[in-house]
Amino acid sequence: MSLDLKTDCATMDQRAQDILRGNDRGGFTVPTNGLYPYQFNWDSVFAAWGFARIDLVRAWEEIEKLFDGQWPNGMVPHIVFRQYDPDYFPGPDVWGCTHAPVITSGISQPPVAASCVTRLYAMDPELGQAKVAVLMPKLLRWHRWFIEWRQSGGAICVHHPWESGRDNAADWDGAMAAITPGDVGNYTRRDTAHVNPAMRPTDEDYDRFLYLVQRARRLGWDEVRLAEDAPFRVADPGMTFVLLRANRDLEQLAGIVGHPTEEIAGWTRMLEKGAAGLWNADLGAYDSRDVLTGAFSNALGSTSYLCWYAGLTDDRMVPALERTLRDVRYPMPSLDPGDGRFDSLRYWRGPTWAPVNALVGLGLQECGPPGTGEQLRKKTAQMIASHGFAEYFDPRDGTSAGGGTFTWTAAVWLAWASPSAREVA
Ligand code: 9WN
Repeated sequence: MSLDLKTDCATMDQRAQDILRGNDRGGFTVPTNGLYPYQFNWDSVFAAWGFARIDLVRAWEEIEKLFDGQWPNGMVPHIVFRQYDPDYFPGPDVWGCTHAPVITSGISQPPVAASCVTRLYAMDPELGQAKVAVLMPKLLRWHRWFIEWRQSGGAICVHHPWESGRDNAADWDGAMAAITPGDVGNYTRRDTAHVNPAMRPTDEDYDRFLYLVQRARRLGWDEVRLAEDAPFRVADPGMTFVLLRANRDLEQLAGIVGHPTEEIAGWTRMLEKGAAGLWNADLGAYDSRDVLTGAFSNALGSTSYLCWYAGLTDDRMVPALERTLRDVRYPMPSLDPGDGRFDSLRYWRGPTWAPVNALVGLGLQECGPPGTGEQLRKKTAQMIASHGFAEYFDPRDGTSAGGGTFTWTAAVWLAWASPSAREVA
């Protein structure tokens, strides 16, 4: 099915708006009803970007509410719970985090906020000036937290697979296999009550996910103690590229509110160096690296292509990019289909995710090989138009997977993929 620009686009735009409004819980959105009943960090930022197409004030509110969860040490958590909902496991009772005025999880997520704030500001500088003035110190503290607690050799590490936003990616296989979770007690997963278990991480993954949360809780979520004998510490190209880009944008925001830029510029140089260290020559791509063993993951995933988004025009990634855009019907697969671990429907082990496509696409549109960003945008638009606003998609045929009426897919449609999007370069 191909998209009829005149009729289908307006219908799709309307459906996307309805999804954002439907997932609105009063100033913040949930990723989808049921499966994820809380505010999630990077989901919310994508929601803000989508809301900006229809209601800029509401877009700012989404970001402001996310920062309700910021910890005294600067960390902005991956979930803001606010209240208990039995539909999601692990809930606030498992995390045991009361570090902010609202109850949260204890780890972070890809820091896309500063980049979104830059976009919101550009849409209405008069409205944005006061918003940026309030958010600037908060963003700065969050970025500083990454540099202080999640940085190794200039690259950004995750201390839990959930922190990367790519829960069961092949990137973590080696580090996860090295963990012996022991007895994590009895627990009931809720995700598999909502979604086909074949599309979700395995029970072995969940034992380890939980083990890492329980260990951190035992250590009082104290980063100093957590860093000693950390069982899981993997340098992630996704996190590194996203923070590098966010940092460049933060520097711009600092200029807007007259904040000194030296510290931020120093982080940028550090992150550039860290990104360079994630080049895996054998794989011919940026790759994650287990900091504890020094081993690369040998996993070519969609976030490897975020180098352009990070402002690095790296020709070495071009052959993989061209091959993927040519051979995969709905790129960018979260794991290369040529990898033996590729599983077209299992979450981050193959499926295509609209939010990652948007970031990769923006980078390509800005400084990638001519035409590639627009090619990815069109393929993403076709995928969503043909298969709906799903959580993620089979890259081979677009089969929709995971949760439905998904906030970030609707937001990406409105802000970037839709032929009507103002963002299109
Ligand atoms: C755990 C909400 C989140 C996304 C993540 C995605 C998934 C959570 C889960 O859902 O993770 O953080 O329970 O599966 O991997 O990127 O933010 O959509």
